[in-house]
Amino acid sequence: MAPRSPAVGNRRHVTIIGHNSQIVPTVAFFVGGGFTVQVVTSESAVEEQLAIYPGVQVRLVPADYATRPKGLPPPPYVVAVDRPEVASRIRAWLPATVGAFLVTTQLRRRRPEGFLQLMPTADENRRGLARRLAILRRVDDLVLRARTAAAPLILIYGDPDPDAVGSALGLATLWRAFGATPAIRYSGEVQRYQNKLLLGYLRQPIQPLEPEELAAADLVAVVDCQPGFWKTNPPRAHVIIDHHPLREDTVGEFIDVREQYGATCTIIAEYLIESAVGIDRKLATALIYGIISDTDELQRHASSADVRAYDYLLARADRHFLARLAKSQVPMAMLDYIAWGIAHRVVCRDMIVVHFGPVPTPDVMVQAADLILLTCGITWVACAGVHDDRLIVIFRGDGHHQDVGRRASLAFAKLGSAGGHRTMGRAEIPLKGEHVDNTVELLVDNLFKA
Ligand SMILES: [Mn+2]
Repeated sequence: MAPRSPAVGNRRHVTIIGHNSQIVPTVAFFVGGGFTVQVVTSESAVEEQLAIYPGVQVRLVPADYATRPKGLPPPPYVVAVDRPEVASRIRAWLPATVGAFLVTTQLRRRRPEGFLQLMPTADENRRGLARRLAILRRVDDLVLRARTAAAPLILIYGDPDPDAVGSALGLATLWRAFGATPAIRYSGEVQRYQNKLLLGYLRQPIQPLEPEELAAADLVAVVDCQPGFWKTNPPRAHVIIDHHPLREDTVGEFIDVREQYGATCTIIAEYLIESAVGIDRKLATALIYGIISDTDELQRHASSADVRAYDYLLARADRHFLARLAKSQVPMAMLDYIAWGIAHRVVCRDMIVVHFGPVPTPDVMVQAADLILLTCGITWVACAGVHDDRLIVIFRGDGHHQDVGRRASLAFAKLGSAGGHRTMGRAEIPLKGEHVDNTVELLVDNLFKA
């Protein structure tokens, strides 16, 4: 057991050992935070320097800290000496399991072992600050552009997905904070149920683009996409903020494309956080939902920036609405298909196979496979169906027992397109009207031969 002084009780306490130039600022730091401080030092000059701090007890020990003093005050310990051999000697006084921090004045390549770092180093602080200043430079540039624009337009490519909606609303919030009045428009239509739910919740004028609006805009920003995504008539965008791979044909006045980021919402959240523009509950919810849906809850392609933004946004977001979004996965019309699939499952060891026959959409197999993979003892699932004169097989696996993308490829690559990742695979086999009646054999033969 570490020694415990009854005088200290439950109050916050720290013991500082040493005499280097960091000892006075370190004592001041702790006294300022309401800590009780005891100092153990070999230099009587330290005692004089600390006389101005009320309540700091100083104990003198023999030079060079050669022997462990009796009745050492309780942990935690902060050691303030510069010579590594002296630091190691003091460390040997202290129980191996208690926290001991080292504060030194010199930047040494070799740090004595067994010490924790008390503060971020100046180098770490500088790196963090440089990152923040780089973000602020981008924000300044963006704000300047919007201030002089009469009709700014924020454009989403195709169907507005959560990352695009969150990014667009975040950029609009930044611009609005500086007096601009941007419109948010999308070029496709709202399809998925969750996206309808999100737009209904946000109650923002996020609408389909009218052709004349693009012509009238004097500042066009595209978010979560690049102009080259448009198959015809790409918009001439001044601002491009995205996390898809940078296209060769992407040109603009302001381009912030960060491939290593899992979501565009992370880029926008950084702008808002660093510029101190408030993120209200609905915006925090939209931004975090963009990160959640693009990174599959930080499990896919999430960078440390995404994790930082997620951490910042989580406490500010509407957790109940996020839970509702997460639960609203299965369209009502899908239930009968899923019920049929479960009733007609074929179980083969740790695998379930379902062949649906003709289906209205391959989404039937996706939804069924995701659900059936939740079965105890089942590590992979293959759901097949015929759609658009093709046999489509959707694979889902836990990624632990096997690589279903490889399974898909082994079984079907020679017949059509097939592949995927460890946990998700897909095969599409053109039927050309020929095999329609024997797709069950086609499925079983190739699946179990491989
Ligand atoms: Mn995205």
